Amino acid sequence: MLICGRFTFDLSRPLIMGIVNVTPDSFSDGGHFYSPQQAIEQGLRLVEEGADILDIGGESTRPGAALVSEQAELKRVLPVLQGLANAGVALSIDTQKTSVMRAALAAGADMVNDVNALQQPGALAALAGSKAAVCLMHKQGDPQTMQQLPLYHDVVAEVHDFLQARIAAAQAAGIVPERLVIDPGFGFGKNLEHNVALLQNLQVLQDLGVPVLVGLSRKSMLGKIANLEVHERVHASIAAAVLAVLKGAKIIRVHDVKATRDALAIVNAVEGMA
Ligand code: PT1
Repeated sequence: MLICGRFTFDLSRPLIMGIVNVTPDSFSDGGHFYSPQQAIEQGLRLVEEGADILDIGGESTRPGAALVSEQAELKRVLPVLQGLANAGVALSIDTQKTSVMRAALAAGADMVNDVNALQQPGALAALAGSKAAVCLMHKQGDPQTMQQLPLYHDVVAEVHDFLQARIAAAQAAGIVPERLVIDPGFGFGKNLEHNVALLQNLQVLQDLGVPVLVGLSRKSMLGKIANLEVHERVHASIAAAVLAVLKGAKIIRVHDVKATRDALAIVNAVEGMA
């Protein structure tokens, strides 16, 4: 069971989280920017395609991405939260900033997706007094530099233990486990070998007792394996989503909602879990 703001999910099948970017377009050479209006339209399209949750982000966290000020981030995401408030799906805010979390919760966000796992001062407290779900993600380093030299003794054990510690911190701050989700953070301070090891061993995160979310959609690890440019990675992303679900993932964060949904319908028919 997952308590997610206005929604409660039984998790009898995996949920699809559709990505709604309000950031410079990572698919172009930097000139294009997704406006709030375009983001709202994209969100409504993803709902039509079958998204259960929309993940709204105003700060890119892909490797090498630039930092965004609090003011700029709020100006990007708040109109999108408001514009999608009646879309009929749960709304997640993808942010690392305590101030943005607070403003988004006040605007009705059902979930906070924090790639920094509520480690910023005040973030745990900001979530304590709400019904919102929280995604706690593992990363090594920060997006600006995290791919320079990812280093682990045992990546699976280190990610597991970090997430266990963040679950404990969240619970100590008064966030009940029914509101928590964990994420190994594919591509966040991890080389190809680390990412593959995490996907191979994804099921070890299940003993932490909270649902596992994965974000693999169109990521460079897929491009490296299959030699694909970013716009060519849809099919590889579907394969990765299917593998993740077979290894226990309960929320799949994707760009391509319809394709993922269709693939998981087949998994469900055969394996009865999707
Ligand atoms: C993710 C995630 C996220 N990913 C959660 N939130 C991004 N919970 C943003 C690449 O290697 O996995 N989980 N929010 C996007 N970040 C990346 C990282 C995008 C790496 C691309 C890459 O290509």
